[in-house]
Amino acid sequence: MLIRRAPRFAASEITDPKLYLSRRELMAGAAALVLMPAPGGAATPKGQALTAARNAAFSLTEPPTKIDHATTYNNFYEFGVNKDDPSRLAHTLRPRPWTVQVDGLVHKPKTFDVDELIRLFPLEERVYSLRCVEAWSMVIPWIGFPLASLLKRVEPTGQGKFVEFTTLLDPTQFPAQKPGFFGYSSLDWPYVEGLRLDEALHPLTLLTVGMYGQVLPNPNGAPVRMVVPWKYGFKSAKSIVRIRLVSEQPKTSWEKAASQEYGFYSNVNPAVSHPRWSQADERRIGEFRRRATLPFNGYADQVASLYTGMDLKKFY
Ligand SMILES: Nc1nc2c(c(=O)[nH]1)N[C@H]1C(S)=C(S)[C@@H](COP(=O)(O)O)O[C@H]1N2
Ligand SMILES: [Mo]
Repeated sequence: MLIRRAPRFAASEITDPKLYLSRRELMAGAAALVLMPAPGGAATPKGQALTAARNAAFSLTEPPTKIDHATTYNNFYEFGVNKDDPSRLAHTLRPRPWTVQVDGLVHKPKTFDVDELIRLFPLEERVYSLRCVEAWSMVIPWIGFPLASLLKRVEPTGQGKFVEFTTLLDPTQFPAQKPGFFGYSSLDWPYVEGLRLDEALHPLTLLTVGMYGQVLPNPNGAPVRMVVPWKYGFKSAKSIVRIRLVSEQPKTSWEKAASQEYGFYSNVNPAVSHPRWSQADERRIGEFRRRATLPFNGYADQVASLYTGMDLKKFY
């Protein structure tokens, strides 16, 4: 396979401050009284209301993608490799009762019921864009709380350098985890993702339990998922059952599947092409035009300093 990582932008264009979503732009939302538009069409039938005040300082001011698009155009390989597989098949997922084991290199490991998480930590709504490595994106009003709040509660020992996220393994709920199902061999189950500890503790990193004013719909990773807005979408694992502090960099499902295509860091980077296609621009679902992809998906002001001194072409 031909592997190309030649930048399509000149370095000067990449660092053009106009391309960055400035802190000021992010803060603009704080001044304006932004009311959330009613979700396109009503809530999905199973959608139980879950509301939280919007954190305007951490929210885009762009209008959210229509909820019908956000719940029917999905990547959730546990249901198959096609975008419409999750909305067709995800009724088999049972999001209650559900627990999340938080353990590893922590002083107070604990298994939380998902409803306990919802009670324990103040929820916020944050409008983030999710940029898929397949060069499309959506703008979604997520509901959740900083992962840092949960990690602090279990008291990391100091030995942990990474956080590993594991999705449920259960072929009775996830058809593509059944040998023989089309898509079974697409990934090594269960789906595993990881972040460096400082990335996991970053205030933008959201443990997510809802969107569009309701609990997470099954196709979007009910009942609890990650949202890491400056990284490609696949870093945001869905339907999580375990969060573990570890000393070594976790081996992620996508690295195991194709390490030359999906690196551990996977920060949104218009200058580093996927080996088979460009990452320079993207299409918002619901729009026709393409727009330039921003470094770190627009969050460079907030997160670029995490990678000072790192060659992001090498650590893609
Ligand atoms: N467990 C699991 N998590 C996953 C995936 C998956 O296949 N399985 N797909 C990822 C990818 S590639 C993307 S783009 C986002 C999509 O999230 P959304 O469907 O809510 O937009 O989920 C990510 N999380
Ligand atoms: Mo993705």
